[in-house]
Amino acid sequence: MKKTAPRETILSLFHQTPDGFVSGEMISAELGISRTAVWKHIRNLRQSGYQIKAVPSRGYQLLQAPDILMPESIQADLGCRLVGSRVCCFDETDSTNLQATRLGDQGAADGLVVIADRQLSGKGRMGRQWESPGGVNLYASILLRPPVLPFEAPKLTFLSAVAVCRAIKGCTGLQPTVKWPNDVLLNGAKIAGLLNEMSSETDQVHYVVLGIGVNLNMRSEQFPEDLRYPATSLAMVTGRPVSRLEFTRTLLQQIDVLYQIYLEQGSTPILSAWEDLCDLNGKTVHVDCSGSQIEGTMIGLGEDGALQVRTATGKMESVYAGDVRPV
Ligand code: BT5
Repeated sequence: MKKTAPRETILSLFHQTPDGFVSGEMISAELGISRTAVWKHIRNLRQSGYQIKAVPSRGYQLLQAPDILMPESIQADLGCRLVGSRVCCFDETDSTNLQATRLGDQGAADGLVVIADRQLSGKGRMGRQWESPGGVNLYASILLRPPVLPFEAPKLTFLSAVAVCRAIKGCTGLQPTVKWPNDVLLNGAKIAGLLNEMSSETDQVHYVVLGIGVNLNMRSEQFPEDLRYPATSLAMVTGRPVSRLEFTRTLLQQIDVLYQIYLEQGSTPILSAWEDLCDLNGKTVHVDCSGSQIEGTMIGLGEDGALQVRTATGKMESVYAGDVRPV
């Protein structure tokens, strides 16, 4: 059984008590440590930014937690059926997708979520880099084991995109749009990027990793100047900070709901929810397919998730990989 760190145990006790009070006795009994040791743990939590009040004869009360992403605060009353069954949080990692892949290879269960405060080698598509400064954004990877054939799995990127849009709407009231294949835009600028990776054999998916990067509190000076597409963050648009914890929990709940729909009804409702969020349908787009260029009217998604573009000659092109821009 996984041994829980004292700090995690104390925080989960705070989350479990209805009135928010936890007595020193309760903590010392739970952890099998002295009252002095309990006091030291409380002091360390305060130093990490937790506001904890001590009330004589009642105990400790957690008034406010810093916006740090930790498994207990993410999982408390999350209400998901599958997503977040296990949550691993890192202060720093190479890439949450790489971490999730390592854990997937070791047999990690369906629904695992890997989160990092900062990524040292955040990955975009085709070897590109994802800017991942610490303390401001969400970098998450969700490991799923869908019972589908490998050609079906890439469509789960659309599920991530719809979930991110719903989480943004839920937390801010703002309505984002999606851009094929893996972008979420707010006011036309990229606010989130998605990287879906999988481990499979010819006729079996071992697991899929849904990599999701959302710019929450990133400041304009933290973006490099040479981005391929204009970028933004929720805080830049709203002018106020966004709770990473609240956003993360909302996103995981949305993914859980959409994944149940996907398992029960297949990808059609997911693709159609994605199309509803795409404001380029019917508009002229330019697609760069690693070298070859296509220009035409965007018609929507094929059943297989390919982008359908009607060119000036009336020919319908199905695009499976590339970068789309409005013309
Ligand atoms: C993506 O690639 O948009 C996929 C990004 C996925 C990131 C998540 S974070 C959690 C998980 N773990 C990982 O290691 N990755 C996933 P692509 O469409 O190739 O876009 C990459 C391009 O977006 C870069 O070449 C930059 O031009 C631009 N870019 C980089 N960082 C950005 C950021 N934070 N916000 C907006 N644009 C960015």
